Amino acid sequence: MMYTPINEFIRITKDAYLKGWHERNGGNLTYRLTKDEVEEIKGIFNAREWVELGITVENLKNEIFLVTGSGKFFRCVELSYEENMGAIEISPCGSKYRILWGLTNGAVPTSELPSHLMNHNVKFSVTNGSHRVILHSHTTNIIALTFVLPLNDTIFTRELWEMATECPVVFPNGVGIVPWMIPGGNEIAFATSELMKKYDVAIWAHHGTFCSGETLDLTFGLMDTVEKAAEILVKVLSMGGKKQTILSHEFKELGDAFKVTLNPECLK
Ligand code: 2HA
Ligand code: ZN
Repeated sequence: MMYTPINEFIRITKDAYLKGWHERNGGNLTYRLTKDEVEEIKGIFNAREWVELGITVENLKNEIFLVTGSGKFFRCVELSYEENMGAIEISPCGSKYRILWGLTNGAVPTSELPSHLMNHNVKFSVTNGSHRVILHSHTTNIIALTFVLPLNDTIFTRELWEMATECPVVFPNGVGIVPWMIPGGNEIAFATSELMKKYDVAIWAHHGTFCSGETLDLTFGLMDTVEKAAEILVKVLSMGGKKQTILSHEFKELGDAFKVTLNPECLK
């Protein structure tokens, strides 16, 4: 038997794989279940032992997440979901987790669990709990751009905004950049979560992208929009660069027309 939030989670892993963002075990996805969803699926839970997180996530105490597994392939989630994903619960003290369902045959949550949980922890406070999803993808064109654009939030944002008129409406605060760091640990998790105070998109230089959002579809859509802008920019640069573009005053008019406040640092 399959359950609705689990079905949705599986659908996103499949779509993201088909986008070409999840070679081998690349990328990871976590979703914080609503209270109603927990009620809906708790019949399948079977709690295992508590495990130390190595960090404390104050805002996530007792929260339950669907997560992809460490070393697991997005390609395989749909084919054998109980082996490749699972549900985990954060302890009442916020410093441990336990597996409630899935992650069979000794599997454990994603290697990027510190980054995911620290991002969720920050987003919980800055969005009053409305953000529930963190998606990390190995977005080909964004990664390519981290080799040629300055690793600067404002410059990266402006270049991406210019590539499609709706970009500033979809990510009005812009994107943040984490310089190259070793993945999987607490240091990169902290750097990413600092950016998540301001942005919904954090790019890891020469590695990939983190997106935060309210729903699985919105978060996937944000990743898709950012990566598409990056693809256009790669094409434009390959054709010899911009000959004309959208100007700052035009972005201001767009912000007014769509009633969104665009990050003023990127409008200079
Ligand atoms: O292999 O994407 O960042 C999973 C990852 C690590
Ligand atoms: Zn990665």
